[in-house]
Amino acid sequence: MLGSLFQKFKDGLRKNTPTFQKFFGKVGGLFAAKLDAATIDELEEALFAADFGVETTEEILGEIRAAYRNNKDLRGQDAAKIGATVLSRVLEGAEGQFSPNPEHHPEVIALIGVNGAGKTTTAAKLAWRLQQEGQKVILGACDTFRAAANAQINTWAERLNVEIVSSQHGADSAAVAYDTLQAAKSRGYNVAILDTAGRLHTKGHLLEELKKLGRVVQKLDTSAPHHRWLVVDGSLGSNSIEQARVFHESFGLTGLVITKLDGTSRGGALVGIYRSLKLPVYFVGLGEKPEDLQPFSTTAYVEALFG
Ligand SMILES: Nc1nc2c(ncn2[C@@H]2O[C@H](COP(=O)(O)OP(=O)(O)O)[C@@H](O)[C@H]2O)c(=O)[nH]1
Ligand SMILES: [Mg+2]
Repeated sequence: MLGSLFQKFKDGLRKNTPTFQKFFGKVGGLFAAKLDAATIDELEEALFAADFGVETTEEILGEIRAAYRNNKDLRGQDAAKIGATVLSRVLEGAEGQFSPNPEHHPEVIALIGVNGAGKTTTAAKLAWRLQQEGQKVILGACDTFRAAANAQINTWAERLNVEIVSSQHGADSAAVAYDTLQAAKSRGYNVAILDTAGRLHTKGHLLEELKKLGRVVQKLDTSAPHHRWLVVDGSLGSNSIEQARVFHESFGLTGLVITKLDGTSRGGALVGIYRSLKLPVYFVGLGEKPEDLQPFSTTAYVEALFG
């Protein structure tokens, strides 16, 4: 269930952000206690610690302070309700809904991002999930720059029983993408997930390679890749915003996948990343098992934070 998976996010955040837990943990702390000027200042620290960012923190606090002015009996739990309301409003439009367009043969998803973000594991988990839903999925191992990367995705594919196109270490990654689409077309796969490389000699080089991959797959389908999702390591928090912006400007992203939300103290950063890019979050990574990749749900996320 969604709720129980987001529980991992909730537990990790609360464990690693004790101030946050102090206000919003239902047991003890300030959840049931009346707030005062000093605890509201502490609340501000808690929101910063969870990495909500200045904008969101100020919006939440502004509303809490206004409510406190009208009601000196305001409690931690009332603050939690306000936090939830503000976040739900801020996250309007953040929920990406993926379903392959039947007119695309195949629907192409390119996963991009820096090394270690979680692209390869996300590719595998996503393939598994879509396959469970009855889609015919093929993986393209386009990270040809590291031998280990090729082995990693092939191991996943074998374990999860997913079809894969890969090539030798050092091969042209755009050519692997092309071959993946061609295999999908000829064998009737309706979703192709392209795992790409994260680090080349320079950032400029990486972006050029990605653009080339785009151009090459467009030889087979002018509308591909239909999805260009940036995979972001959620445990790095708002530090990823700048990097995300660079990818967005040069590659025209269409969505986000935020990984490693299990066990992070910076779980609020998803809000900042969404606010600065205004790209829907399609999936979130809540662990290392295939079923730990889940569609993003604003309700489950807000509930995990303030519920
Ligand atoms: N705990 C946790 N670990 C993750 C998650 N997603 C990826 N990882 C781990 O992060 C590391 C890097 O992932 P990988 O897919 O190889 O990243 P890539 O370099 O972008 O392809 C691996 O050890 C993954 O198991 C997640 O949602 N939760
Ligand atoms: Mg990889």
